[in-house]
Amino acid sequence: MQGIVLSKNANLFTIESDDKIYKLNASGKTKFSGVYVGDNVEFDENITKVLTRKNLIIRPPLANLNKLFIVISPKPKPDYVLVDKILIYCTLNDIIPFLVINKEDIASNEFLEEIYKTYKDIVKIIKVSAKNNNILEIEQNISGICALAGQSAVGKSSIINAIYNDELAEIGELSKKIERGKQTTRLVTLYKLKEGYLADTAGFSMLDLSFVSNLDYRELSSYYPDFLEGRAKCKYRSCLHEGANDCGVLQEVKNGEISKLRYQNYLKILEELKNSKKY
Ligand SMILES: Nc1nc2c(ncn2[C@@H]2O[C@H](COP(=O)(O)OP(=O)(O)OP(=O)(O)O)[C@@H](O)[C@H]2O)c(=O)[nH]1
Ligand SMILES: [Mg+2]
Ligand SMILES: [Zn+2]
Repeated sequence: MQGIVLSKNANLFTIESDDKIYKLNASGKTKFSGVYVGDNVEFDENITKVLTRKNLIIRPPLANLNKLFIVISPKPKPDYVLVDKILIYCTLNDIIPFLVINKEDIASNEFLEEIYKTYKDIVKIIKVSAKNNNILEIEQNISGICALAGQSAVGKSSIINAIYNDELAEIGELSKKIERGKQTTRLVTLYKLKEGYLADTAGFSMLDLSFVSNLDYRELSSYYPDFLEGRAKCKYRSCLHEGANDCGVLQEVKNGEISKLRYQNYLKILEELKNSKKY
């Protein structure tokens, strides 16, 4: 049989296949340390094969992530450096990003305008309010394996709770209680929704951004689609866009084609990469 790993706790696996759930107590016959939540596997009473992965994220441990909802809110104020890092992370790992503005109920027009101005051409933006149970646009975009990321207190858990109340109700109270009851350990569980899976990454406040240490700083600007035209106008191909007069990116920042915020944060990430252990 072929299925998808929904959860893993030591040797205990939950696998979904054809809408049925199989609990597997994997014995020592095969090696299971290399099997992750999100993996497509072949199994009988044991897991016999892990199919090729699209990607693998280490913290939280999750395979085959398709979409990532980057959550921000008016309060706490967005950390746009973090947003930009996660966007780069998505590009590196072949993940479709969404920028989710939560707490729409307390968002000012000014706040919303700044975000749309800065990000509308870079990533799809979704406005929601977990408090008002208005999370439909997230649900509509769930396909394949999805997860939420973002700073503490932006409302990730609130969004997950709102989605579960809405969608998981059909699956039944019992399984909900068993699976979500007292999840104090740092485990990842996938919940099957109508059109895909949502990862509940209890115990992890956000995705690990360890890419920072293995991305070459000289490559950084190539992960900025909004810098593309400016880069073509730089005098030197090796330009890092740090402020030289003959830099096309800087010119576009000055004439308003590139967002100042994005550029300033690019410089911060560039500095971080230069100072990372590799160099
Ligand atoms: N006004 C308003 N408050 C919200 C909304 N969603 C969440 N909150 C509040 O924001 C606070 C943080 O929400 P959480 O869901 O715990 O945030 P989190 O992102 O899971 O935080 P961590 O688990 O620390 O990463 C709580 O007090 C929520 O009640 C919303 O849509 N509107
Ligand atoms: Mg939380
Ligand atoms: Zn340049």
